[in-house]
Amino acid sequence: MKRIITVQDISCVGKCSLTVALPIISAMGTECAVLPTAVLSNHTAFRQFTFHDLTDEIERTVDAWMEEGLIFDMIYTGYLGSFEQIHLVCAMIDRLREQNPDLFVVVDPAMGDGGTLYKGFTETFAKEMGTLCRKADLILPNLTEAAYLLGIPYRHEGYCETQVKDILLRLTDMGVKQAALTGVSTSADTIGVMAYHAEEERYFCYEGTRAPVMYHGTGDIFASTVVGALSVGMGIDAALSLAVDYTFACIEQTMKDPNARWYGVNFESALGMLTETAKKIRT
Ligand code: PXL
Repeated sequence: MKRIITVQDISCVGKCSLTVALPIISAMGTECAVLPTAVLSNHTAFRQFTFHDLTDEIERTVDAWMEEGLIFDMIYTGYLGSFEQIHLVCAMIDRLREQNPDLFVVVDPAMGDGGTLYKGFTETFAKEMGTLCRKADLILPNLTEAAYLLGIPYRHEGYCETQVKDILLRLTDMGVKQAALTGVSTSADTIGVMAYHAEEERYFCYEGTRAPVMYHGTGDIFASTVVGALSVGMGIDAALSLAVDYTFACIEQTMKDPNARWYGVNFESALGMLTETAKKIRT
């Protein structure tokens, strides 16, 4: 069984980061170890939140794992709360790569959406996230995060295919092997992902139905699904396509539910789709 380590916060309520990554990756039959970077009462889109920083635990925890001789197949990083955390996670990747030169690194530079950064983040922080992205085999920004990573304006009026391809080229020019941009839409009623595989000089695009709603936390669902799918041996294009389909299935479930929470999507009801897909790949 593959072993993934995911590094991000625990927002106790709010269906994002670890409370999404853990169930999704586990549902696909892969061991998901966690390194929580902070504990929040809820994610930062609520009016108020508590934030207990766990930065001091990062290096100590990795030291303990190294002494135990633990080996990870993949590392998946998400929301990080400070410059120091970015630097500690970069150092962690170097150490895990020493243990396993084939370590696959997925970075979701979770920093914002809809043209704005999440509470507490700045443009300089977003640029610094680039240092972590440079260590990645695959990055999964949305269009907002890509704009801030590159220091270019976000286009509220939308992007055409040529503009998306240009952003992907700029992202991989930062030194990333593969970049997949989420929230890409090449027609009015579709939305999905466009990726660029730099080593193969190849683009890939997959879009599904566009729902008439926007929910919080879909980026984490998307990234966790890609990571889970790669861990069971799916190819990158199939993993990205599954993540688009699953994210849409979660949104569909949420739209159907009259008691849906405002702060996240109903990803739980659609988990069976991931378990079934992963089972087929494994057999
Ligand atoms: O879903 C991204 C995310 C993760 N963690 C925290 C957040 C957010 C988005 O708002 O606030 C704490």
